[in-house]
Formats: sequence, C-alpha cells, structure tokens
Amino acid sequence: MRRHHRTTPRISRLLGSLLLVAAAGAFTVGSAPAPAPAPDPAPAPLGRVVPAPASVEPGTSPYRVTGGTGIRVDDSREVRRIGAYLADVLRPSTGYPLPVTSHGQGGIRLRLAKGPFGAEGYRLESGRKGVTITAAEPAGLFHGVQTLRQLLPAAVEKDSVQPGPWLVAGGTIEDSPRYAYRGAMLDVSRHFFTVAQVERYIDELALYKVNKLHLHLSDDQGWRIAIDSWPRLATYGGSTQVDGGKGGYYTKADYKEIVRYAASRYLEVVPEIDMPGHTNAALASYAGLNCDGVAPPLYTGTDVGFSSLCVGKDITYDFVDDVVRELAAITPGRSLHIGGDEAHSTSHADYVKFMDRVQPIVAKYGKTVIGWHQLTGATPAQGALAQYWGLDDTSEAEKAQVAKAAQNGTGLILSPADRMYLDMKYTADTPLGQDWAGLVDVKRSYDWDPGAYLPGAPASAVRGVEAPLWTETIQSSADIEYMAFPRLAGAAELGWSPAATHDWDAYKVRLAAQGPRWDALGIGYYRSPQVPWPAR
Ligand code: NGO
Repeated sequence: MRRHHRTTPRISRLLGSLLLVAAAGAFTVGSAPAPAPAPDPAPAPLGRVVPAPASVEPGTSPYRVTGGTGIRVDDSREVRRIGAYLADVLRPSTGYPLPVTSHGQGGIRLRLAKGPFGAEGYRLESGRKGVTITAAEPAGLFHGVQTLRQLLPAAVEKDSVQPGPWLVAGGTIEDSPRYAYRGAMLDVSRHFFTVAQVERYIDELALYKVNKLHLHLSDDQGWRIAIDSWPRLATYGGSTQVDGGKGGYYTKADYKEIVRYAASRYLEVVPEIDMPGHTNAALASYAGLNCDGVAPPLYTGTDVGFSSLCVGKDITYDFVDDVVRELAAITPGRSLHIGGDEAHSTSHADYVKFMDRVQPIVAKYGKTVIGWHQLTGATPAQGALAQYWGLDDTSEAEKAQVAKAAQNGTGLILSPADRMYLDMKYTADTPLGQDWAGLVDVKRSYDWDPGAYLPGAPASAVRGVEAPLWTETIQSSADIEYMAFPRLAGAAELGWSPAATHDWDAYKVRLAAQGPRWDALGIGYYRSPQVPWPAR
C-alpha cells in the first residue's frame, strides 16, 4: 500500500497529466469536429461509505475536484498536517497540484469549529462550490477525510495519474462514533512484524476510523519490547518465534516511532504484556522468575496454558513493576493491557493474588488496566476494562461472571472469538488461520449487535469492539491483509455506526465498493462469495 507520508516528486506527476492531455489531443488531430465529451459518470452515492455514517442528507449538485482545486485549512499545524495527508492521497492519482493553503475560497476546506461533533465526529458538506469538513477536534477532520476518500472514485487510491473525473456527490453527512473504543489487535509475539509492517497496518486501520492499535507484545514464543532493566527479555526472549524463525523485538525508539505514526493517524497504541500465563519467553530469559529457579527452553510451538510467573516470589513483582514502569513511560495512551487469559498453570487462588498485586502497579504508573475477560474471575480494579473473547458456546457461568462484573462497573470491550477473531478461517479451505472458534465468514463477523451481545451486561458497560489478529499462522503483510480484509471493515463499522444503520443487505453493497479501493491500494483480500464484488 502507498505510504501517505511519502512525497512523489510533483514534477513527474504534472508531466504525467500533461502526457494524458497530449494523448487525448492526439486522438482529435485531423478529425474535425471533435465529438462532444462523454457526460460525467454519476458520483458514488453520498452514503456509500464504510463505516456507515450516522446521517446522510443527499443534495443536488456534486463537487468536482479539478486542477484548480485547493485544500484550504485553518492556520494550525495539525490541521495543515491533515491537509497535507489528504493532498498526499489525492495528488498521485489526480495529477493535480492541490496546494494546501490557509487562504482563498471554495475547493476542499478543513476547519475546526465548535459544534455537536464530540471528540471524533465531523460534518461533511458537498456542493458545486466545494467540500467542507468541519469538526471540533483534529481527529474528527481526519475521519472526515477518510469519508471523502471513499466518496471519490476508487481510482483515486492509485499511485499513478488516472483519467478521472473526480466527483463527490452533493449533500451533507453528519457523523460521530457509537463507541469510543474501536480497536484492532496485532499479535507480534507469535510472529514478529517490523515497524514498517505495523505502520502499513496502521494506514489500513485508519481507512475505517479504527482508533486503537492493541499490540500483543509478549507471549510464550517471544518478548518483543526492550526493557532496559531486564535486557535479556528482548535479546534472548525475543530471539525466536513460532516455527523457529529469528523473531525480533522493538527498541524503545522503534516503539516510540510506532506510537508516533499511530498518533498521526489518530490511533492510540494499547500495549499488552500477557501475565501470569503466556510468559515462557520471560521465564526462559531469567531463571530467577521460575518457582524452581530453572529457566525453561525457548518455545516455538503453538500450545497455550503451560507457563506461569511464580506468584509466591517477590522478584515477580519487581519484574512486573519494572516492565510496567518502563512501558508506561513510553506509552502516551491511558491503557495498559495485562493479559490474564488462559492461566491454566496458575491456581485460581494464585491468579486472584497475582491480579490483586499487579493491578495497583498499573495504577501507580498512571495507567488503566485492560485484561482479557478472565480478569473478572479475580477482582477487576476500579476503571478496569475486560476484553471478552468467548463464543456462542462459552458456558453460561462464564458469561454470567463477565455480565456481573459489567453490572458492577467493569467496562467491556467485545471481541467474541467466533465473530471478531481475524485469525479464524473464513471457510474450511482458507489456507491460513485456525478454526477452534469455528469458521467466521464475512456475514457472521458483521451480523451481531455489540450493544445487546452479552446477556445481563448493561449496554452502557460496552466501551467498544476490537478485532484481534493472532499470528500463529500469519507471517507477512499479505497474510495480515488476507485475514483482515474484508472482516476488519465490518468490525470497524460495528464500532462506529449507529445500531439503526445495521443491515447486512445494505452493508454488503457498501462493502463491495471497497474491493476496487483495496485493489488500487495493493491490499490483497478474500473475495468472499457472500459479497457482490464488482468484476475486476
Ligand atoms: C486465544 C488465546 C491466544 C491464541 C488465540 C488464537 C486468547 C485471548 N488467548 O485468545 O493465545 O493465540 O486464541 O486464536
């Protein structure tokens, strides 16, 4: 996919457009009179956007982006930056100069103003004279820019000059999210992904207004973040991965770069250190962390539930304190995920004791706890969020335990494995992924309501949804994209769009229109037969 911060030399683009004009001219030489130009194709309907906007009011005349269009921004650094991001998207394919300026009239305007937009909402007004996106916060402008991209023809996403025309349907969109937490998780432990690969995924998440990137930074197979006070975690614990590849880890500078890049796309990084189970990489790195003082070998298989930190040893809490302190210091977001799933080698009493000691450490360093929903089997700290990853078959008792915690104030992030797990196979023939939670095709992953999902949990406890991508079988950006697209778009819509817009038959048509965009961006996706993709 094109990296939006890369700047292609404008001259070559201008040359490209000149050549196109020259080529068009060549056809008319000697054939007088020139035929009337074909009428413009109709622009995409104003509401054909994923996630579905909250409200869409079609107007009459479209706006046409031309060589004279400017991008007019408020005179602030951040709005100018968003203008430059939009220009980077539009210039290569249109071939237009699209200057970003804070003066002039008409064209594409990005402005901050007080209004009923909330932290992430925006209004997009389009008509003959221009397109204006208004928001109270820069994040809203950025999300509005993503909407504008989808209103333009798919070819706008290409990297070389295309013929156009570049029409945006007329009318007004008023839009803001249903949930504040709209996440995607990438497991960088089972297989390691480079900063560039993570940034590529961030760009893809931003297309769909996802605002949290949860990084699963540690597991049995690899520890992926440098911790200065425990250096072997990364240098040794990060030295392999599933199937024995060389693994890797992020230096603090790498991690800060991911955080910075995510923030430039209005995503917050939520780092996870999974504990007390899923800790073989740490236990292998420091013998002292083991109850018997013996370090196990590094692990490159895919079993779960066999490792545990030693709950009775004080060094365990020194370790947790150091890791949380160092990670919190380089994490501007409010949340820190402490895992807590599948602690099958930790007794229940030890699990409760561990969580009672570890959650205050997270608070001490100014962060709020997120844990997998097994945390509700201990005592979730005030303000903690539980991430539910059960499925239809999960026992009623377990569901009730989570619902009870929600009634008592624990917020929920919903990641039901048989709906939201991007590592589940679409069909039995899907070459990648797993099927322990069943097969999850596009309709199943989209067609449920987070607000009414967990019996007994108040709708107000639901803070949002997240689509996790576990990477036991995933090794490349192409693998990530094949599993994430198209399901990620549905997860994003569940997090953003009002429940009233939920409708599979309408969704699948909007989703189908994303296919040519992914083709233009070089995103290889699963062409599910459930979706009426246009022919290629
Ligand atoms: C489970 C397990 C992970 C696996 C994943 C694979 C959770 C929360 N714990 O989800 O360790 O990687 O399934 O689908």
